[in-house]
Parts: sequence; C-alpha cells; structure tokens
Amino acid sequence: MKNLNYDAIIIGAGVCGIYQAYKLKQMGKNFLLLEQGSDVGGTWYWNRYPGCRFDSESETYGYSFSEELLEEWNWTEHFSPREETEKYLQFVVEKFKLRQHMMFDQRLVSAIWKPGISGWELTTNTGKVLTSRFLLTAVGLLSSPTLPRYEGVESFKSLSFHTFNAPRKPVEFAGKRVAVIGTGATGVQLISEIADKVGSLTVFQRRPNWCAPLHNSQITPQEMTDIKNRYKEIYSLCYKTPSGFYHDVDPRKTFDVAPEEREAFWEELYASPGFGVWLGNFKDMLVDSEANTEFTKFIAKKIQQRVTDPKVAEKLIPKDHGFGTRRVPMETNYYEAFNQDNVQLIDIGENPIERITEKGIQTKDMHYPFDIIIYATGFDAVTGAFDRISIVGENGQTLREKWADGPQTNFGLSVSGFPNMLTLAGPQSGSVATNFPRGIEEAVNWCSQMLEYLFDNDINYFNPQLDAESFWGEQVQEMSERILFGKEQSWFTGYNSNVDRNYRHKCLIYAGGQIRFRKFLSDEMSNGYPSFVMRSD
Ligand code: NA7
Repeated sequence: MKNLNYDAIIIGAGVCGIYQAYKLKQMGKNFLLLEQGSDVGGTWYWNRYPGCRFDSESETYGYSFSEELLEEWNWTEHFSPREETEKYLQFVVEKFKLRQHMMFDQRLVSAIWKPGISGWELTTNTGKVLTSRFLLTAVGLLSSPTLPRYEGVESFKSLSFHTFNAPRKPVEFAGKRVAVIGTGATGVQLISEIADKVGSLTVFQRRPNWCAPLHNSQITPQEMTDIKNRYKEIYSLCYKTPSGFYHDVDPRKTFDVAPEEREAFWEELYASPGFGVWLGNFKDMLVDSEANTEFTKFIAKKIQQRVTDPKVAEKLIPKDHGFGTRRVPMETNYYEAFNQDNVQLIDIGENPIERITEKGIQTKDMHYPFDIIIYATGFDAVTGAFDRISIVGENGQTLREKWADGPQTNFGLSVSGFPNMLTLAGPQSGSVATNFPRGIEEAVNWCSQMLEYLFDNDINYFNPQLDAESFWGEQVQEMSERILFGKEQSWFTGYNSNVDRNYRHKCLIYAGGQIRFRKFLSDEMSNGYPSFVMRSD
C-alpha cells in the first residue's frame, strides 16, 4: 500500500456504510469512513420531520450478522420511528467500535482516479486530501433533496424547510398555519402526524398516490422475546422472498378467484400490518393491467369510505396510475386527516401555485398566508448523490458525464472506467429494490468477499468490462418492462420534475428481485469475476 493513506475509504455512515465498516474492521484493513453529517444514521440522521418511520417490520430491518446484537437490541414498535432507528445505528457503531474509523462533517467534493498510485485521491469540503486503494460509496438513494422550482422559494420570511432538512429541534406546531407541498410517502407520514397538532394545515397536492394503512403498534416485551427466539426463521423467510420482506405474492391470479373470496382476501390484506397489501397480493396484481384495475377499484372504495366529503375523496383518488405502480405510502389515519375542519386540500392541478411570497403561497385563485411551509417534494433519487461529487475516472471522464443519459453499471455495484470503485448501494442494483438492510447485507457481503479476493491475491486494480455493463443494462430494462411499476413516473424510474435530466424514463433499480440478483452475484463470484479486468501493477 505504498503512497496510499488507506486500503479503503467508505463514503456515508448510513445502514450500508456502517455495515461495510464492520466488514473491513473484521478483515483487519486500514480504512476510513467519511460522513457529511455530524453523526451516524444516514436517512435516519437527516429526516427529522414528524412522523418519519420505516415501513419494514422492525425485526426485519435490523442487521442479521451478529447474534449478540440481535439478543441485545429491543425494538419497541412494529414499524420503528426514526428516533429509535437512529439510536439503533448508534448502538451498532458503539458496540463494534466503529466510530474511531469515522470522520464526520466531511462532504466529499471530488474523487479522482490516480493511475500512478492505482488508487483514488479524495478531497472533502474542509480541504482534507486523502488517498485510498479502493473507494466504496454508500451515499444513499434518497439523500439529495429537491425543492420545487417556484419563484420566490427563498423569499418566505417565516420558517420553511425540506423534510430531509427538518430542524434538529422539534418544531412548535401548536396554533400555526402550516402548508405541506407534496404527497409522496414522506408527505403522507408528515400530514398524518401533524394534522391534529397544528392550527391549520393546507396540503398542496399535485398527483395523489394510492396509500394503505400501516397498522403500527407497540411491541410488548413478551413479543420481543418471541421475536428473539424466531430470528433464524424470520431472516430465512426474508431471504426467500424477492423483496426481502415477509410478504410474498399469493400464487393465485385475481380472476381465478371468485369475487366474494377475492374481496375477503383483500379485506384481510387491508387490515394487516405493513406492505402485505402491496407485495402479498395476487400474483398478477402488479403485472397485469386488468388485475391491477380490479384491486385499484377496491382501494378507491376504501378512500371513499374513509373521507366524508365526496369531492375531497375524489381529489385524493389517483386517476393516472393503478395501485402499487408507484411506491405505496403507508399511512396512519391519513385519509381521516382530511375530515378535520382545520385541514384543507388544494389540488394544484386545478389551482396552480404561482409563487412563494414573503408571507405564504400565491396560487392562481388566491394568496394563502402561512407561518410554516414544509416541502415534502422528494429527491434527486439514486443518481443525485453521485452527481453532486466530482468523480473522475481513468480517462478523465466524470461519472456525471458517463451517466448523462442514465446510469450504466455492472450489477449496480461497479462502473467501467472507474477502477477500484464499488457502489455498494448504487443505481441499477438489486440490493436497493428490497427491504433495504436485507439487500444491503447481501451486496456488502459480496463486495467484501471480492475485496478479500483482491487483497489475498495482491490485485491492486479492477475495472468492469464495458460489455458486462451492456448486459446488465439489458437485465435492468427487461425486469422493468415486466412490471407495471416500470411504466409509471416515479423516482424509481428517474422522474423528478424539479431536476433537469437527459433521461426521463430509465429504471434506476434492478427490479428482478433479490433472488435473481443473488444468483447473478454468486455466479460472478464462483466463476472468478469474469466481468472484471483485474491486475497487479
Ligand atoms: P416522492 O415520492 O418523490 O414525492 C414527492 C412529492 O412531492 C410528490 O407528491 C410530488 O408530486 C410532489 N412534488 C414534487 N415537486 C413538486 C412541485 N414542484 N410542486 C408540487 N408538488 C411537487 O418523495 P418522498 O420524499 O415522499 O418519498 C421518497 C421516498 O422516501 C419514498 O418512496 C420512501 O421510500 C422514502 P408528483 O407526484 O411529482 O406530481
């Protein structure tokens, strides 16, 4: 490791980066983790908006690698809130003594491939310059928030923030006139949580989403003991489903089941906790338009039943896509919030926002004064965090230039022309299209095995082949075309109206499921990494 500061540098201290740090420590390597926040947690460090929690069953979200950790940690809710997940990640970092390998408040500004040292030279915003043989990115899928491009966003004089950058101190909502723009998974959680805590709430909705009840509840100490006894079974179940959740599709097809039986099954799913209603539905629901339409009608009825004003219900019912063909926001009394007198829904299709003013929001019809404006307007997803770093590969091309028309990768884990770099949770990966930690553990395990192979064989250069990238691009495309999801505009398919892109409809993830993805990875490893050029200089 002549002339290099580190064997490996990891970027990002979220779920993925922490696990990679654990693996490198186990391997006894000289490594560093750089994090732009002031502490660990990634998603769970940043998103301090009220109501933030995951939609994974808590016991399926924790790391599975340490029995001791599983034994020591107690989840208190079936779908853990942000605060608890952040504490969990801090606990992991302390337990495995990873903090000493981490540097905080360090945003990576550039990473430049240096052939002379067969490694990367990294520069951070504080001016630190570090070199490393390998660069391991764990920069997050949803870590580059985007504000809407309305005139006057900067001019609002009172409190306004994007949900990702919500203030660290709890916001005082009592008696305040609050606006929320955006009704994706984030907006839905936020709106449900604050509706009864604010003076008034005005929701600006562009396109509604199909939401379903989360049915969260406390985990009793007895339940936690039972979970601990069943961890093996729990992880083996998650291992066998394409999504890494408990939920797997029902083997029956929608129209093979009698209407009353179908309805009873759907009622049961709607009343059950978590993503079952989306991922545990009839096997054709997410691939066949007619089957999808049938279930979509069922969900529309639910919205009509839950919202008292039929005109409001109509506005909350999506007309442009079927259930589950975009990310399903999971909710707790979301629809009921619109029955409250202090909550108003503005359809900005009918009444567009013209600009943000010093005192509020000017729409076509009127000016709304506010004390707080919250932007739940989403992210420059998946590729955004990479675009913000100047990553310069071996022929002087930046990664941003290479991906100008959409990402090109080998398994979503490496990029041709960018040697010695592993994108642990990168675009086109199968690991990011699952219950996140389940996919992440697999990707990090695979990358760590490859790193071990490189270290053991004194290989100081690897680069994926261009034709391997073409092959993987075809796989990503094929899987995306198989499902209705791939045809809709959402962040998974590269859509964000607030970002200029050359590509508008490119699936940014491998949607073939973790079982197929795992097979590609294990074949690659057992065949001696045929899709890479490797050498010892
Ligand atoms: P999403 O799912 O991208 O949702 C963003 C929302 O903001 C969505 O309703 C957008 O409407 C709306 N939006 C975006 N820009 C504007 C403008 N300019 N004007 C009005 N409304 C706008 O992001 P989330 O943060 O909710 O969720 C991201 C993921 O985080 C989620 O899937 C979970 O996995 C966790 P649109 O639909 O574009 O019309």
